Amino acid sequence: FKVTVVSTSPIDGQKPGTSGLRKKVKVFKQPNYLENFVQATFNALTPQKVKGATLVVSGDGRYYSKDAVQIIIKMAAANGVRRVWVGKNTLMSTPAVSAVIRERSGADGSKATGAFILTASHNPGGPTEDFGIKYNMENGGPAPESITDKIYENTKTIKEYPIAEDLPNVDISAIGVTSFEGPEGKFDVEVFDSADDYVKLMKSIFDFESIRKLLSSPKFTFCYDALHGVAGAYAHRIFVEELGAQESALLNCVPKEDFGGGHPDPNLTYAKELVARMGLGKSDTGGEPPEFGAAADGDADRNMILGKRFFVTPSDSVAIIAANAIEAIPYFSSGLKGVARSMPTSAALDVVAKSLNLKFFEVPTGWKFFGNLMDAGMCSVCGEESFGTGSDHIREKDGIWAVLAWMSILAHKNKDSIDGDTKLVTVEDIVRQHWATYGRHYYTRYDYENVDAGKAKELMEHLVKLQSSIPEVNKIVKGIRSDVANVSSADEFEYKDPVDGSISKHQGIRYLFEDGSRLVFRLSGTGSEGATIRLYIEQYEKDASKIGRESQEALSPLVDIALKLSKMEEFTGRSAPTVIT
Ligand code: VG1
Ligand code: CO
Repeated sequence: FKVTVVSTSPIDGQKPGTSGLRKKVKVFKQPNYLENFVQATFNALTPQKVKGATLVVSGDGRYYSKDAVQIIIKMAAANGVRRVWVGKNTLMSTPAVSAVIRERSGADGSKATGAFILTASHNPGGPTEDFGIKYNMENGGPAPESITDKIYENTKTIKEYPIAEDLPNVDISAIGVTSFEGPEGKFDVEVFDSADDYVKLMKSIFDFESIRKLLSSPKFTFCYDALHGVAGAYAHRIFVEELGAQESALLNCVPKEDFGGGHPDPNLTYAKELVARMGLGKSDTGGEPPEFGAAADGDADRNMILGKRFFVTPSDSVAIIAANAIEAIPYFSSGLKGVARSMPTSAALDVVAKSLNLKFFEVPTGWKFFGNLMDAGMCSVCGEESFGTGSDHIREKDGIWAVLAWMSILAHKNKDSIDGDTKLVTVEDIVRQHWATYGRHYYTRYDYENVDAGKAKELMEHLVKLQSSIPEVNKIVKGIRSDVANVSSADEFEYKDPVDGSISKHQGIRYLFEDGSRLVFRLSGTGSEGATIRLYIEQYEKDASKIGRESQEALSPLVDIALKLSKMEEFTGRSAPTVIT
């Protein structure tokens, strides 16, 4: 092939958000839009790192992925990349990409140096919906802010990019290697099924035999909903073939370009079918719900964990996994190096860390902040309130890993009851037992999606201004509800990375109460249009007689305060959030 240099000019708005660049497909289809971003990334990595590199290019298979893969292959070839690894039909979950970078060796012993992940995660897909792209580094984790800032700077000055226009499109539906000859030598494109690598990694972490035993028990029933996302490409292999679950346990496990027209977001609002099956929906499906249910998002890095008629908050989920990991999961049998959560995630994990005497870290939202801690051997298990849970087996959150972690805990707790006459220890039992031991963090998140960006900014500015006088804040708070604790401090969260000393500012506005309650306000960094305001509300209850309340009811005084303090309706015109979790 030949290399052509195409001239281009900067396009506004290519700043990567919490997890890459996410825009409507029609934005990505504009001439040079994808090309500019890809070249800005190559330039940020520097030619020394790009020439001779082995790059993974794949994603959740959403609409426009097939076109994007071919464009990136041609640009990689022209930039001197040696090999591109592509998942069959462009499919590779975000955790599988991370695993492939870290674990896979090519036939000639080559190792991947990085990846373009094509996904907009939990955002809908299709011609009128979202597409996205992000770059992951050689540790398998998302590029740090130092790199994403450079990428953004490059998008503002880009003038040209090289591309191998005459390179024929590679058949990405067929496994195998296609070789080309370019000006700088050989260039290979290898198509493979990443489920092999991923399954191998999962088997090295968990005791599949004990999970298989759990799944084979008539007492234990299970259901998994991939929401038409890429998790389906792994679910059959792992849950059915390896662990012996019934085919009927899988819902929506054939990946679709448009996720069947839905939001591939595993929460109580969007995972409707699963929620109904688990006996949690308004329209119950009738039969006896399964004992355990779980769902994934589009790129399979998120998870929702459900018991029979029971929802496990993600903040509780990571705390429960951390509390049980050493006993229930072979990978952790020699101990946990530390645990970490994102700032808005509830403090349930903090209590476990304290009681088990583990190192503990609080980082800004977004998985990239956990990677440094893990690379430095300071963190084994971490999680976010946004249905993200994971460990240092890779450098991304991992939806199927979380399900296997829960299955391992269930298998462990039911070691003796699985064959005998004793009652199954359920998901709900495990959570209630956890609350009884550590106390309960009542928690809810209100999302106001697609509000006017200017108004959202004004609301945040208003909240920052209020923080300058805590007595004034308390006057307002007491005027709304006299039955809540005083606000003891308020700030904008700022993080200093303990490994490299880098500082991230403006990571969310916090109001901290004397009794440990918190209100947190943030603007989302993953939306593609307008702004999304996230409001996180949390209250800690140690008193065992008060841990069984309904969470919306328990939190209603704090919700009231949050809405009035922020003047939510006044700024946004919204009397209710779009999503409550
Ligand atoms: C959201 C979540 C955050 C998560 C991020 C990426 O970000 O709140 O916790 O890390 O999505 O997840 P934001 O900025 O919209 O609040 V995924 O599954 O979209 O890669
Ligand atoms: Co995701």
